[in-house]
Amino acid sequence: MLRGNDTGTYIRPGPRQYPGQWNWDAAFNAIGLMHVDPARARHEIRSLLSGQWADGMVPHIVFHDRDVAYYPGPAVWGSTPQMPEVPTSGITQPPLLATAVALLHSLHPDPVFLDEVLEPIDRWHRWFHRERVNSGVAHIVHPWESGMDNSPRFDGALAAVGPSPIPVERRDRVHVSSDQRPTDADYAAYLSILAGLRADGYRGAVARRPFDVGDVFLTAILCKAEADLARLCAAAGKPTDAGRRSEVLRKGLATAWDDACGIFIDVGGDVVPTTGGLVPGWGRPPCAWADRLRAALDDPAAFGPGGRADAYPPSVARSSDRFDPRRYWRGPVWINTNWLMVRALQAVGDGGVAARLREAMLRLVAEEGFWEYYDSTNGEGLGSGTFSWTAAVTIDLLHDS
Ligand code: 9WN
Repeated sequence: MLRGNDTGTYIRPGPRQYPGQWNWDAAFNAIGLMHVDPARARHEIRSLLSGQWADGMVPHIVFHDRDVAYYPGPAVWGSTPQMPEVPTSGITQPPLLATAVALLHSLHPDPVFLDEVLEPIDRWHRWFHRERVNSGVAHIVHPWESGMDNSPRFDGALAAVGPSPIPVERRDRVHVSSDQRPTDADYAAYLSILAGLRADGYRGAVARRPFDVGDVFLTAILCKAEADLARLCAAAGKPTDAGRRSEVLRKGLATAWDDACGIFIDVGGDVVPTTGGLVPGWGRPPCAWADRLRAALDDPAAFGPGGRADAYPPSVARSSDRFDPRRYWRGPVWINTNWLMVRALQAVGDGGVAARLREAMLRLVAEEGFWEYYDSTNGEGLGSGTFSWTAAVTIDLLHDS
């Protein structure tokens, strides 16, 4: 499947729905490819880094094919002096790349490759700390940066965004039914935010940001990535401040932990129980996170199986009034975030729950196929079929011993 979605330069997330290289998709794809074709995994990482901006940001989409059937494409994003030659979007996405490089390097050490990629990744992480980290929490300026576009965590912040000066085209509904995608109101807000950011060359003053949420999910991924980067740099004999930066984020996450809710709470977001608030143990904060996650994964009213046994955890708690089992990041099961949970639980030594979740994921994929996401009541595959990160994560789980 990954070979089927491979253009030679990059792997499409889905063959028709997503005709570009997405940032965290590339990292997941590399994690799958490392088991079967490490050279291709390295190539995927290099391709993504070819989109790096002069200030260090690695964008959320690299449009290697300029003429893409995707909206908003390169013409809508526009260009700034910071952009490289290849067109890109103007925002970023969860920085899973250093973790992918660390996993790849542990299986297939390649000092020459490390030498090539550590410095650009370090520059990207430093960009986060310069532009986005405030009191130990990384802020996002567009919901697409979270990777969880229409998560109810962002409802309040999105509702405050003004009308879009850019026309709202819904090419995303050509191949996928509208009840599985964000609403028109969501899209109008996405484009309105894009227009505001573009008007400021994507680097406006904090006070002018049309949308600004301190995202605990992205913070946790960055926190873990910084720790991985620090280890890689130490092994390669390269200086970095990544260990200290990871510690800053770990402390930020510890303050974001809400013991009453049992989740991490965003800064300026809505307090809704979602996988975005559950995953951040990945950043290893000092709190009761692992116990609460185990309990939530067992509770059918929260994130446990609430219908078909292998279709869990939903992206939003079943008991939430925002839960919708089919609509994008508002309730379906996502295999990539499940993978993050499995790996985070394994890191704190929890084989039992992680093993059960892993089994459920593999069963769901075996029975339904490689979908972008799944209905969390009956397991039906939704969104784009033949989805790359679902295949990549499956390869990685199958190699678990
Ligand atoms: C907007 C590619 C991407 C993922 C995101 C997912 C979705 C794009 C879209 O697809 O977002 O970036 O058009 O809906 O939300 O996590 O990286 O798979």
